[in-house]
Amino acid sequence: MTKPRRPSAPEQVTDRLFATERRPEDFRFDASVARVFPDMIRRSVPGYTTIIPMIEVITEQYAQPGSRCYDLGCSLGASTLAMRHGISQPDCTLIGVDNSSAMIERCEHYIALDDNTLPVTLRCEDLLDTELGNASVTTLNFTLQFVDPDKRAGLLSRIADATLPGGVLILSEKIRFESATEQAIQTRLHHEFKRANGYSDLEISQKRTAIEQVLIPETLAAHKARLLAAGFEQVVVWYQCFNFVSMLAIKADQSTE
Ligand code: GEK
Repeated sequence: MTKPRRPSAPEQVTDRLFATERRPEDFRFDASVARVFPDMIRRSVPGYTTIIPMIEVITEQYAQPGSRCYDLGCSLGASTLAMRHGISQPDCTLIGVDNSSAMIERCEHYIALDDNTLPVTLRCEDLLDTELGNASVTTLNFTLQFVDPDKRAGLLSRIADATLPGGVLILSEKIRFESATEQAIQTRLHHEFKRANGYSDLEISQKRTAIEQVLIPETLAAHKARLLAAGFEQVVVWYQCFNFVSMLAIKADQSTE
């Protein structure tokens, strides 16, 4: 059977949101960000364009028949669509959650354009309150970093409790480093990546000011320890580019318990 065809990439509006000298307000996922989001995330997050198709590959491996798959912080649905195309098991349900109505409205549009027919439920709500259960694959693709650090452990425990034996959490995050030298090297390389993608020094510095109180990165060691404490058995780093990492946290299979 041939797989349904993927829709062409969303029309990209160029991100110039931080190209002014005005002191930026704290970053919010409002309509102006949703409008430029595909361009913004592609030019700002090293590895994003590799991680999205790999989410499809990972979902294909871990989705279980009759289970639910969640994309928490789905934005415009890039990971949701990757998961949709990766699910080949019968009777799966796919749920995307985001608390930005501007994101969810546009996400609905992109889901409708896609010609895979697996139903997708979109919930415009806080992922901290969203109902979770019977999960085989959950994705937090660059979303946990925006959650209040005090609430992260509770959320991950809730996800682990909702995950079936052998199920997984795909967790992608911007990270920080214990070593000041490594932090400086990786930050410089990230900024070079943004420059190479056409952002000016002004745009890089204005975005940094806007986002520093909103996106709180943690170390890889902190992420791994918290995932294990939450109830996952294995944590594997499957991707890293500069200070951007994606992990696979795997719940023990019953047969290995
Ligand atoms: C992608 N995963 O393209 N509840 C629900 N949504 C939230 C919350 C919350 N508490 N906090 C933040 N968000 C996507 C990219 S972007 C990452 C994810 C980035 C949402 C927020 O509204 C935004 O849409 C998303 O998480 C983060 O694969 O911009 O770097």
